[in-house]
Amino acid sequence: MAIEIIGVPMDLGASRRGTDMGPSAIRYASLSEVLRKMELEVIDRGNIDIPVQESLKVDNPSLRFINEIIEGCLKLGEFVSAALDRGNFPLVLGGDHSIALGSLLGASRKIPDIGLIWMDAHGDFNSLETSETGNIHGMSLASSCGRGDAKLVTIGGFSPKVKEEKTVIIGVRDLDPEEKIQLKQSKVTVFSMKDIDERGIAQITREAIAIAGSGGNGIHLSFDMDVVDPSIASGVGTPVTGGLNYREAHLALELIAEAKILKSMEVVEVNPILDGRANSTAGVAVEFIASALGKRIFP
Ligand code: 6HN
Ligand code: MN
Ligand code: MN
Ligand code: MN
Repeated sequence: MAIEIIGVPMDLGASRRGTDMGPSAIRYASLSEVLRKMELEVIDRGNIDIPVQESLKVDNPSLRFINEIIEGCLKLGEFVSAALDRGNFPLVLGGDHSIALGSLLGASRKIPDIGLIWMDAHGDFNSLETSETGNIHGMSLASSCGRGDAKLVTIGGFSPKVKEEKTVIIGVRDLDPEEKIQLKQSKVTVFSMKDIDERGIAQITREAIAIAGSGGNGIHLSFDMDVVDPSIASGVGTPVTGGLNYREAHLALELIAEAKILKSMEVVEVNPILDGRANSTAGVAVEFIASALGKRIFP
């Protein structure tokens, strides 16, 4: 099994420009070298072709750039499915979180009943009706669960991509008012920062693994870099204070690796132009990827 790196220079789903540079920033932070040192085989498939924002005009302010995002996610879905067909592990580098629509399309088409762990400061559970921004990166989880705009929901010709019963959010601390109501009415399991403060990240992660991993088909991990505290990862478009600390994030990923249930992964929302320290957020992202893929401190 090889790790197949797939870059998605997508910033059409977010307000602040710069996540289109995420894949370059993560590669520049020595991703392949770090994984090869772990004796993993690495194949870099390059980047998916995504249009430059300045070359487009917004034709639907409540679903900004929906057609271009769908087109990019259909392409991404093909790359993810092809990697799984080859028996490989798709590692998707974002890009804003709208690309989860493509990763989950590609993964769930090949792995029916796949579970999902979504690590994020946000719920990304908005729909056209509840969104205050029209940004599709705030809608990608709801759409993947079958809620919201029909074009987003049925991308790839089927819905849902994941069952709410097998979907777990970890680290959330910023929900829009209507989004909160939608999430509460859903069957998604939500572990907020309060739950983590109260019960500890190890216990929460174990419960998440049990829920998302039930049935034994494996899980997709969607890791939004803003789940960690901005003091560790300042280079993200929508930072929220009070996030996971450095070791909490690593421990969650180490436990997921130990469970041996991971089938595919994406790391999203790295925005190097907002980084407080030169490319340090991408550097931390590479360390997190290594933990998720089995790097151990000891033995
Ligand atoms: N993300 N709730 C806000 C919105 O625009 O819907 C923020 C979404 C953030 C999305 O970080 O992937
Ligand atoms: Mn997100
Ligand atoms: Mn987020
Ligand atoms: Mn918000």
